[in-house]
Amino acid sequence: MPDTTLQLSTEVRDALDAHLPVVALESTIIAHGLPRPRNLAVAEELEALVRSGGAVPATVAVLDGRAHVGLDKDQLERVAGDPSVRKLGHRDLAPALATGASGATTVSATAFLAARAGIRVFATGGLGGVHRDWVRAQDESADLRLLAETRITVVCAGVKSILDVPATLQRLETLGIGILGYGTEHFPGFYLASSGEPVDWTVDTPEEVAAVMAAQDALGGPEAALIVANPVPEAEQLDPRLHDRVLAEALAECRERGIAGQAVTPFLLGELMRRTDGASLEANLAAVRGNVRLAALIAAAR
Ligand code: PSU
Ligand code: MN
Repeated sequence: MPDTTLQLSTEVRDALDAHLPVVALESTIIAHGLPRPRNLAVAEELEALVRSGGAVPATVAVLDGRAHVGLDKDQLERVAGDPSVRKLGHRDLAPALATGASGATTVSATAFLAARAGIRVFATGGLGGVHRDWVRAQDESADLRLLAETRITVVCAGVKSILDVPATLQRLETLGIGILGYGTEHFPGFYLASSGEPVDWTVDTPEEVAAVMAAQDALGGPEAALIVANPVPEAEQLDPRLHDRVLAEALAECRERGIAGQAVTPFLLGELMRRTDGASLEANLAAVRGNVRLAALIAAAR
């Protein structure tokens, strides 16, 4: 029988037992969203940011068929450095555990495992969503459906701008996933501070987010997630004109090469990095850092 028990690191288990703040971090951004070897430095930096915000980091990944919540140094190194580490969405967890595979977890798999471990706050860069070519390809990230059924608060810089943002917002509404703009009346644009789309609710403090989470729990009903949409600071965003130009080029390249399925998102993120000489990477990192800091404050405010 595959071992489906969660492997909590001692630090994460102790923190959860003591009701101390814990922040879950995904590993796909490390293994497949950022270039080596910088990805390892970023993974370590993000954990340090959680700690300096007064919370315990719980990076999630599957290693040799076991689901880990909280990684030690060697395990984090493996996720960052081993090219055979797969990309695992929620639906891949059972086959990965049953076959002894190793993989980095996307938002859907991370949210699922973190919630099972009893973690309520999760930080990432940008969520997956509805892709631009949806009518033909029907590519919609499994992140959305999973978040419709998982009571977790996800701090993100919106959804990746490679996506169809208005369509993704529409799906989030249909799925009953609440969105709070953090200090903004606009939905963030991942590399950009604003996508131009409005949000219905704006909060300005971690305590306000915690109050919304408490209200969600008190109300009961479908156990959907809460999205805290936290924009990258304008000073650190990608130049919007550069963004629009290289994104159009990258999308065309993706179509021409017939890239599909799980490869689409890493391909587009990589193309943007290449075509902006790394500027998209800096904006991506600035967004993730801000999200991780805020997630620690939210976890501590509960
Ligand atoms: N945010 C980033 N970089 C990433 C991702 C998010 O800044 O690489 C990952 C997340 O793991 C997200 C995944 O769940 O991209 C979505 O992939 P797909 O579109 O194949 O569902
Ligand atoms: Mn997809």
